[in-house]
Amino acid sequence: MSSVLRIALQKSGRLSEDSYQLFKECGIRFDYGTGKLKSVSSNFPAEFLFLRDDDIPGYVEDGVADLGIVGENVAVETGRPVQTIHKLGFSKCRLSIAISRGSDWTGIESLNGKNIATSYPNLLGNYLAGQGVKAEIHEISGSVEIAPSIGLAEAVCDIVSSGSTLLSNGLKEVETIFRSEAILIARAELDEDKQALVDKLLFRIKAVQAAKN
Ligand code: PRT
Ligand code: ZN
Repeated sequence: MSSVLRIALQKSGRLSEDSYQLFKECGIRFDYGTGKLKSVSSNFPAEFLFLRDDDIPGYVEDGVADLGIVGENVAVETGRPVQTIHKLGFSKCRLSIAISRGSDWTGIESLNGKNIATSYPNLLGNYLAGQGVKAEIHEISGSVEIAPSIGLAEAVCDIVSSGSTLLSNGLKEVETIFRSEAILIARAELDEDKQALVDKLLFRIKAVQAAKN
C-alpha cells in the first residue's frame, strides 16, 4: 500500500486559517471548515485531522498523526518528544509576565514569594528556576488576565499579541519569557516513504515562503 501522510491541524482558532492557507498555497487541496474531523486531499497523499491545538503534540508523539501544526508555546509546554521540522512565521506571539499597572517592578526578583496565575506552568516554572526566583504557580486554563483583579494572584504569565487584553484588564507587561510562532512538528521516526513525502511537502513550503520574502 502506498503511504499517506496524516497531518493534524487546529480545528478552529488562531492557527486554523493560516495553516489551511499554507497548504492551499502549496497546491494541496482538501475540504476545510465543513465541520468534519477528517479530510482526504484530492491531489496529494495526505489526510488532514482537525483537532484542538493542545492535543496535537500528543497525537503526533503517539503516531495518530505524522505531522502537525502548533504554536511553539504549546509544543514546548506539553514537552512531548516530537521534532520541530520547520518554523512557519505566522501566529507570532510572546509569553509574558504581567502585573497590576499600579504595582512596583524592580526586576524578576520582585516575584519572590508571589502567586502567579498561568496556563503555562512548565515554561514559567523552568524560567523562574533559571532566574533563581521562588514563586507559587497557580495553573488555570483560561481567563488568566482576570486573576489579579479577583485576588487570585499578584501576577500572570500569559500569551500576548497586541497587548490590548492586558491593558483592558489593568495589567502591564514586565517580562517576556518566550517568543512563539507556528511550527511544523513531526513524529520522532518516520519510515522512508513518509519521510520522502515530508521532504516533498517541505520543499513546497520553503518555495511558498521564499516567494513571499
Ligand atoms: O480550541 P483550541 O484549544 O484549539 O484553541 P485555543 O483557544 O487553545 O488556542 P488559540 O486558537 O487561542 O491560539 C492558538 C495559538 O495561537 C496559541 O497557542 C499561540 O501560539 C498563538 N497565538 C497568537 C495566540 C495569540 N496570538 C493570542 N493573542 N494565542 C492566544 N492569544 C490570546 C491570549 O491568550 C490572550 O488571552 O489572546 C489574548 C491576548 O491577545 P492581545 O492581542 O490582546 O495581546
Ligand atoms: Zn488550546
